[in-house]
Amino acid sequence: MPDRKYIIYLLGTAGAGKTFLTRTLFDWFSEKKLDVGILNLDAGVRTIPYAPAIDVRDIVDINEIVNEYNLGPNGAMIASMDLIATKIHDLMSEVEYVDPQYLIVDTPGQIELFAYRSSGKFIANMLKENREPVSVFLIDPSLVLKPEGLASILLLSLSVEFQLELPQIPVISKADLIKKDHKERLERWIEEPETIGIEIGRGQTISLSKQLGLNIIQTIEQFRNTGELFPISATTMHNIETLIAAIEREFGTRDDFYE
Ligand SMILES: Nc1nc2c(ncn2[C@@H]2O[C@H](COP(=O)(O)OP(=O)(O)O)[C@@H](O)[C@H]2O)c(=O)[nH]1
Ligand SMILES: [Mg+2]
Repeated sequence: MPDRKYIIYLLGTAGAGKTFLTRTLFDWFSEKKLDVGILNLDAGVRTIPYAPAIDVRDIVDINEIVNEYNLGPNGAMIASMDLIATKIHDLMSEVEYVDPQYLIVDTPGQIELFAYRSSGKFIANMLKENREPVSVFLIDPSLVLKPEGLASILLLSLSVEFQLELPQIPVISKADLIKKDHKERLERWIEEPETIGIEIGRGQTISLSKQLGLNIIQTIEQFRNTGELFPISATTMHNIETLIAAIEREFGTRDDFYE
């Protein structure tokens, strides 16, 4: 179906690997001779390892915002998203002009923009007009060294899915950095999520934390099949094909990719 258009949002905390994965996915689509373009939504980024078809840095100048409103980097980022929201029609015209079949959106790491603030939701909603959307939520492996960390970040990924109302594929990024013994632990948590709750409570004299941990995991399990969580690496290309297959499943485009 040549008329269908798609949008892939890459989301996650700062440093999770969104920008590198954007490039990796772009290269993959390009190699398959698919019509792909990148929208950089991160006004605060200095250098990026790809050539974006559309770049919000052409629309908002973060340094100007810092100087004009006397803000720090985080505040400036929030203000810049508000400003982008007011200029959404300019951005949408640019998207319409470039009009790639697959649009990959690299986003800023201030995840609160997408978990809590209305600007992130508004921008993501407007951009997906006439496009089938999917999001990839990157989980930084350094944040999941402990079971509490994994439970918290899974809750965050649910918050983002809940707030943005976008189908979401959660992945653990930079998998090449995960040490072997931790990898085995992580795999056990993913395959048997009840072990996350049990480990959270281990060694606690007061059982509140354990009870909270178990309840959090139960909630997560209702909405997330943690067994589907998988590690990827943009550096070694580990499981990039698996991620593409998950995206294809969401879009129902397997035949387009492999004909
Ligand atoms: N080892 C390793 N490093 C990665 C990978 N992906 C990104 N990085 C590094 O992690 C840092 C942050 O990556 P970046 O894509 O800019 O993260 P972003 O803030 O989410 O956009 C950079 O120094 C990258 O070189 C990966 O798959 N493996
Ligand atoms: Mg980035």
